[in-house]
Amino acid sequence: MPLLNILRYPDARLHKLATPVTVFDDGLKKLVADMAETMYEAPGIGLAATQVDVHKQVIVVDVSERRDSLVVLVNPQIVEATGVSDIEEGCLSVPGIYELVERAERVKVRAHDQNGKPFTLEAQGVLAVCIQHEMDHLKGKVFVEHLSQLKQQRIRAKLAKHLRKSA
Ligand code: GNR
Ligand code: NI
Repeated sequence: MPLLNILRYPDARLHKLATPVTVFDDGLKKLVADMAETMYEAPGIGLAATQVDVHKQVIVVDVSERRDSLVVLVNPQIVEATGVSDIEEGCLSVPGIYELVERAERVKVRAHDQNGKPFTLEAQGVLAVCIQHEMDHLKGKVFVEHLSQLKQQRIRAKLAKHLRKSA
């Protein structure tokens, strides 16, 4: 199965709003399988469809050590969020940048799996943070956009410098 290309910040396509999935067909299952493979290969602990230029509400996450606990979230909604967590985040679309972002410590999420079956997930810690990070992607928001304008400017300058070096 093919690996998907991950968009790099800054890219206007990372700011597109994902729409809900309405049809749970083979195309969706293929997207989920390709996204999971791309996430594991990267490697990352999560991936949102937005990052592979598919603007549908689809997320894959695996925060397990053994990389054997894939969670697929289609049309996710946070129904409860409590506490405050600030862990250092990274993003496959913003390579080499790690920054603290304030998030809820625990979230209750309603979603569907790739077959359309609804479920509720109660997450905390890294899983909760990762789900919030991925849901931001679906809304067109990249984690660096939680930071001050000054920090964002510095990050853009750093990324541009890296790009020039690798060119
Ligand atoms: O691989 C990833 N690690 C990570 C670490 C802390 C908080 C969030 C994440 S998600 C990130 C993969 C990614 O970019 N998902 O969109
Ligand atoms: Ni990300």
